[in-house]
Amino acid sequence: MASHWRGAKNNWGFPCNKSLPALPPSRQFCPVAMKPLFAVLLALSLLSADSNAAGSKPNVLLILADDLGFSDLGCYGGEIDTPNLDALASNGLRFTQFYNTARCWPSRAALLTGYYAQQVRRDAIPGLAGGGKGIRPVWAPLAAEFLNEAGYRSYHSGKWHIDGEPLANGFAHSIEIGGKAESNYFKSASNREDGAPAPETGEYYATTAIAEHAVRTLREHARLHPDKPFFHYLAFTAPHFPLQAPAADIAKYKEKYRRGWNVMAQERHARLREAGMVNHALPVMEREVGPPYPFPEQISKLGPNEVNRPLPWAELSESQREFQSEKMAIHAAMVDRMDQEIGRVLAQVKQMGAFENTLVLFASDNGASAEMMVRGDGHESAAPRGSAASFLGLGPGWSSAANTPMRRHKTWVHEGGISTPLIAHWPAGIKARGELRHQPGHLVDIVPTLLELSGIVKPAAIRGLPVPPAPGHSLAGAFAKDDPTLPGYLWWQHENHRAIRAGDWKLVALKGGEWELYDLSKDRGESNNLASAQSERVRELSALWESQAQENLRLAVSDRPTRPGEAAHK
Ligand SMILES: [Ca+2]
Repeated sequence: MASHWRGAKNNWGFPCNKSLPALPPSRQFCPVAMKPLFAVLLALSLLSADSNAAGSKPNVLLILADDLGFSDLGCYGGEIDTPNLDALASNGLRFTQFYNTARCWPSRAALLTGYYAQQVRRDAIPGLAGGGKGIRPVWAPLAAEFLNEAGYRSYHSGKWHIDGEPLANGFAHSIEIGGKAESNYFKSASNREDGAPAPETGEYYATTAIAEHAVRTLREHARLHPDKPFFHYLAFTAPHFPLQAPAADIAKYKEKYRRGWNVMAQERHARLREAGMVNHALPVMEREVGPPYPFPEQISKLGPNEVNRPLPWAELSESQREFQSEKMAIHAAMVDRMDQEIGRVLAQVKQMGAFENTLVLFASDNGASAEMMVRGDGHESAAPRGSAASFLGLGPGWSSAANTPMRRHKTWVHEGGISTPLIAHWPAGIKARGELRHQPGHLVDIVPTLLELSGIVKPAAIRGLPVPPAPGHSLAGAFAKDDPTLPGYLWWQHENHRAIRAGDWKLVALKGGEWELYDLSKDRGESNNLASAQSERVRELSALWESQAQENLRLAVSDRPTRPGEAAHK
């Protein structure tokens, strides 16, 4: 296979003048040459689908939050004001067992390709380095490319964290919050709009700017393309660290969290149980578990009021409590502001007369984060907390409470790292109003859902390479009726933490640790480890985990040349 990669032409039969990279050339290397063939293949596969769906395909507004905890929203037991998302929930569906991948970049790969991130080289896997730096195989285009072939126009506003550029991946317009702007909500210096440096603005807050771009783009869509459905991918950077928000928004929550994280967790848990969203006991906060990466020198810059363990609130000093409660106030303000901005985007959709036939989906890319570090422009301890000159993170106390009633945080694959709200709202297509869906699901289910709803059948091959089966299942059936049965199984690996869920059983292990086994039908808090009592089940599930890991590796390298010293994977 290696010879295909070295000649003037590659095995898809088109010339690519640039020198070939180690990984396969993707659209970003020679997009113009690749596009037509892909279009032809897709058009062929769409011939039968076009006729029945024309004019009735739903618009799609796919909203992703960044590092939002499972119970941060009002409609998921939280005390933060989120009236716009709550209204979507009360007129649509809330999924109670939906999952992401525990981290930003693998979640975005899973969400937009429908494959596990490791299958498309967007997260590391034993035997293949990757992290967020891998380039997707050609058979894993983003959802936008499929939808465009079915008549949609696609737009992106916000965080990207996928390989390649938005405009080379099917999006007609994009604002990308990247570089330094990812480390400061008040600075726009390194944002990019439609692939070029975005104009800097004086009054700037990232969450507002993302929504304003979405509104502007949708207005243009209504003016120039009223006959086409839209796919808008609205990817907020909030409430990822640094904790920064407009002062007036923070002031609203200033006194709200004085009673501390233990009380907040208990209250959220009680509301979730009352709403029938969970049925398990609140897990104990793990006093010994701190941030996933130790940065003691950076944490020391934050001063004596910062604590890097979820200590009982009663053990904190008065000045620590004051400092800590303000951190949660900023987090709440960031979520509150995101909800307000979502309201503005929804108002634009309503103004276009498109609200009835727009599928709005809302999820988070991973659980709340226990990370504590100082990046970007640094932290001035004298600056108002939450302002541009401060750089704070939730830390493990508040992160535990934000992920209530699950264990652990972003980066871990225990339930706190991988559980997300999923709100689905679509008046024209979902009859239920305010119902729960207990069917387990994963971000890999979103692409098959969008394909089914828009009448798209994937081609068998893209540029000569077979399109492998994807692990997800369409949620269209769950939109109509709840079926708490998990089809197949769900698989996770991040930073060598690993997990698998089959039915109600979850096998999970920390990096280098022993397998733990939990019965999620009664223990999503992962408090009662049944591994030693059910060793046969552990053996079966661990073998299943391993076989999926091997399959992911096989797929990830299937279109790569074998390099010297590297084992061939067939
Ligand atoms: Ca994230």
